[in-house]
Amino acid sequence: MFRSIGAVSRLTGLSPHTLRAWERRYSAVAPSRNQQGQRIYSARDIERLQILSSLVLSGYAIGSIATLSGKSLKTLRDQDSAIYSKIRTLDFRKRIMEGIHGNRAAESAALLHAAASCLSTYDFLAKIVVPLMRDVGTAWQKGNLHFCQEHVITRLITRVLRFNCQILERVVSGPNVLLTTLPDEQHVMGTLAASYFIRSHGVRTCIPGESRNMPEIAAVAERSGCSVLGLSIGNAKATEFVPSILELRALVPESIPIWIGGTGIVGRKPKLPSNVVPIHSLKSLSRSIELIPAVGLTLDGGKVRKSG
Ligand code: B12
Repeated sequence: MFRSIGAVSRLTGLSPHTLRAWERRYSAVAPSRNQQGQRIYSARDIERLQILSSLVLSGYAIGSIATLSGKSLKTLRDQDSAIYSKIRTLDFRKRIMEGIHGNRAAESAALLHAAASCLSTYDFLAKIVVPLMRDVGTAWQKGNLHFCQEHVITRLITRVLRFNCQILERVVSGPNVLLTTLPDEQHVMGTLAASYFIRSHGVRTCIPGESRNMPEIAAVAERSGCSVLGLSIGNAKATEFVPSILELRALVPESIPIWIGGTGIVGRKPKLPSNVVPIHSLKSLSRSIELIPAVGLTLDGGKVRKSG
């Protein structure tokens, strides 16, 4: 999948001007050109630019790292993020929660936006949003957080996730992942988080409104022409969601795989048919995105092969 300079700018946070300057002055990347002579960036170029961008944000001079090999850049990034990302993410989380406890919602909102823009999508979700909401649940259970404060942080995170999903709307293309919940599920933040993460990989997503029953979800999936149906499961005792998934599986066309994710499946290993895929982490979601036909790879009798 190749991307234009505008798309790469939005994916990396680097302006088109910076992208051109880093190429011209420092040979940071060498994108190919399309028939019109415009730059087109490969997935490897984009990954390289994302690493360079995060290292520059951490204080490295671009001139000193621009021509390092991909392997050296990754080693540097891993060393860097092990030290700095931990400090940054812990500090953000602590300060966001302090804002909530102190009823300073505007301060927490600003910190959330800052975290979303200066951290990678993975770090923002895996190191800020998910643990923050887990802390919120624990604090609420212990009586250390008023339910109004829980509503405030839920609303703020929902808003930031929607905002970031919208920003990515213009750069996503190709296959579409439809994300929804089973009927009566109130935990919808997982669908938004998954949507943001999938879009950050350049893949389209859509979140239809609430569905009242399985035939309705199946009909929406079929009408939307989606490549994958993703279900977020938040509230579940053990594996009690399995019968609903099986009911839905029988209604949704075989060609559409069903992914299931969310707090409700964490640590659970339900027995499911092979075209229902439990996704336990954002890292495995990344791998699953690559397996969507037309994104990159496809599953052939259990073996991974190049699609198309
Ligand atoms: C906020 C919250 C609520 C809010 C939801 C608001 C909203 N707009 O979403 C409200 C107040 C409505 C709520 C209600 C309830 N809640 Co509640 N809630 C939470 C809380 C604190 C945070 C959940 C959350 O939003 N996390 C943030 C999101 C982003 O994380 P996530 O869902 O894990 O998603 C991530 C991944 O899993 C992945 N992902 C998510 N979905 C998908 C889908 C796909 C396809 C893929 C690939 C990936 C993926 O992407 C995300 C990024 O990594 C949790 C505490 C906790 N420990 O999680 C309890 C929790 C989920 N709630 C719980 C319960 C029991 C309830 C209630 C039954 C309480 C009650 N007695 O009324 C009701 C359920 C109502 C209903 N019918 O659904 C339990 C569930 C226990 C269980 N495993 O079954 C929890 C775990 C609290 C606890 N420890 O008891 N809740």
